[in-house]
Amino acid sequence: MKMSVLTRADLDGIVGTVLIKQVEDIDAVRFSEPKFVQDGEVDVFENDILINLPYDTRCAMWFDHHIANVRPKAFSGAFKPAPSAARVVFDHYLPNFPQLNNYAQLVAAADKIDAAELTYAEVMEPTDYLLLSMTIDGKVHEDKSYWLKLVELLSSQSISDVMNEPEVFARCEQFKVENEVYKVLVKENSRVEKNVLITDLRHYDKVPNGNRYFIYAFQSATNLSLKIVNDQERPGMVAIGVGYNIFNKTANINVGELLKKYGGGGHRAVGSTRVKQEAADQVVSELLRFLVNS
Ligand SMILES: [Mn+2]
Repeated sequence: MKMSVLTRADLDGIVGTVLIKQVEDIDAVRFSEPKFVQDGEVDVFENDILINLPYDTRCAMWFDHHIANVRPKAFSGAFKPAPSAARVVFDHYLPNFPQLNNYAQLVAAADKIDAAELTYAEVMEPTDYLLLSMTIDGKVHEDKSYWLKLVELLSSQSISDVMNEPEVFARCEQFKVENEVYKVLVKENSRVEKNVLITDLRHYDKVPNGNRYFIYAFQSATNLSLKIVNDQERPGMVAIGVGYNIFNKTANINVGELLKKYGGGGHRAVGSTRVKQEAADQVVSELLRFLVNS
């Protein structure tokens, strides 16, 4: 049977797709944000392989690494708390498909970026895989052909060739321009409450794409961040993201489990949820009470 991939449009989902295409007969790739799968709003078919997304009982196989995601007792595929879902796919198939070792460097990049194991210098001046990852914005559905192109490029070309491919190059340049706007916007709309950096961008209908790690570089006294933006995919909803400061990982809470209580999920160090606009203030203040002094 021809299989189909349903994944998240981020570097991890794209690398996972590169890998699965080497080992399974894939004839289509679709993308979704995790919350939509979690809420059962996405069609899932019996030949679907879900990667880097919550489990859905209708799927054929599931590969994931988000600890807050509900795991069924039995399923086909693999789950473990690895740095990336791509790593979960890689480790699952490698014993039978040693040729996957050609992608060892690509999977290492997915690990590093998905787990935000980044240095100050890398965040200030992103290059190669990190810069590429920043051109992938899962909220922009019109970019589907670009994401599919990245799957093809990363399957067959070195990272330096990928970065020089005309569309990739142009998108990196465009990202740098947008990022300058984003940096100003984030600085202007952020405040610190004890150990928590709060960025509230609800005044803006559309927020430019930007380097979400940038602000941590200037806020090393905070160990957690709380970001609030309008949900561009679902009008009337607000997206709330919580994360450890990647340069100050002294917090000791499970963010994914915390956000699960508000209909979201994620990892120990980073997670998100989406709530109704009118409920957002209440959720934010409840979260803040928990995050302050964590
Ligand atoms: Mn991931």
